[in-house]
Amino acid sequence: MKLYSLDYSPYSTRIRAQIRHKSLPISCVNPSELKSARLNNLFPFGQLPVLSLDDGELLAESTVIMNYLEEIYPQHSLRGESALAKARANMMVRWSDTHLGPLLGDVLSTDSAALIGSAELRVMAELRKIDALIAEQLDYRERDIHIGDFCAVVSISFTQALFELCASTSLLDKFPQLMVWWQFSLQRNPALNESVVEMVQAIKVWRPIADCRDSYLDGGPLINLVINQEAS
Ligand SMILES: N[C@@H](CCC(=O)N[C@@H](CS)C(=O)NCC(=O)O)C(=O)O
Repeated sequence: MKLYSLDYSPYSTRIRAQIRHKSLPISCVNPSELKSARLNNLFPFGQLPVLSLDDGELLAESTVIMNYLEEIYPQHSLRGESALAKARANMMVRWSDTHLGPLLGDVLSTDSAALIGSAELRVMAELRKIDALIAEQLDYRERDIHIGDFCAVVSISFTQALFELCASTSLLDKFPQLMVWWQFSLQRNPALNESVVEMVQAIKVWRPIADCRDSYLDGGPLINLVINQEAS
């Protein structure tokens, strides 16, 4: 199997983290072009990530791919232990995709750092929701890490990277409880940590907006994450 993926993409990064977590024999390939007619013809929904199966069939949509991989490789499960744990995990996946995700799409379709900065209040409103959810589920230290942690940690890291680079703002600092869960999740899972570091380094090179910074904020959570990963 082969995963067509982009290093800077949160949707691709969550699957790369899952592949590492389960030590799966799946190679990751970065197509050089995006939004091209060739890609649109090749991949079902014209978006990445896409999983190419051994018989050539293509699967699109990151959560569909993650669920498929959970099904066929049950080791080191990310599904959640009980029915309630699964429901809680899926709530976090849905928050990443249907609450925060569309907003990030809007932010990325802007063409200036000022416009990204102007979306801060709307993004903060979404972060407040996941902060409240984490506050209700403070047992995360006692349970296994799950697909919801993977998706939300990656999406929040992507958002933080975007705002640090393009608006010189750190959003996570404004949510201390969320920050503790984010750091705890990364520290306890090397596969997630490695994949998030790979993503934030790629976002810096990608620089989605022309006038954005070329480095993360001094002393901020992302620069610390990259330094810690390099030191380990
Ligand atoms: N819902 C999709 C979203 C994937 C997505 O937005 N991929 C972006 C890269 S991060 C993409 O391929 N964009 C190109 C396009 O939309 O034409 C998923 O979960 O896989």
